[in-house]
Amino acid sequence: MKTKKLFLAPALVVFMILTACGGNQKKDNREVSESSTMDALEVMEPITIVLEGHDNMTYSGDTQVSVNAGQEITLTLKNVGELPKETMGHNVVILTSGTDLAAFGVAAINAKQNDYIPADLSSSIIAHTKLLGPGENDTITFQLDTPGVYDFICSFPGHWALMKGTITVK
Ligand SMILES: [Cu+2]
Repeated sequence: MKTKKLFLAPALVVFMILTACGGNQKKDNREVSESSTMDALEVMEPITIVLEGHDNMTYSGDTQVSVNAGQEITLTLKNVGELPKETMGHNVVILTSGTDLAAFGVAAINAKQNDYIPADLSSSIIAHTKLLGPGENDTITFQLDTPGVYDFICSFPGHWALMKGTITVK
């Protein structure tokens, strides 16, 4: 009997420890999920997109970007060309998901007085930089709240066919 008693006592202690650990486990899980939320907030730090516009009608830099929904996006365009703004100006126009690029590009041609930003298609425009001449740069800040693929283009006449990229929102 003495042996049995000694055996049972540690077993009871182990049971109590397991029960206590079970309680702590629940608390730990909650703490883990709270810290995961904090990690997610850290991931949501602003993202920076830098593009350069060239005299050969191209962008270089971050033309294919992935961001998180709601993440603050800071986009800088630098016109690194030398040709005059009147013949080789560049901008960046962020368009709503699914915008018909060709239709937008054609409409932009008729918006010269507004730096090729067609006012009648403003509902398709999320954000845009200024139209830049050689050596100029502009920075804009915006966010995309809905997952999807967003095209951006240079709306200077004819440039959209070559000067374009995408922001994919996860
Ligand atoms: Cu351009």
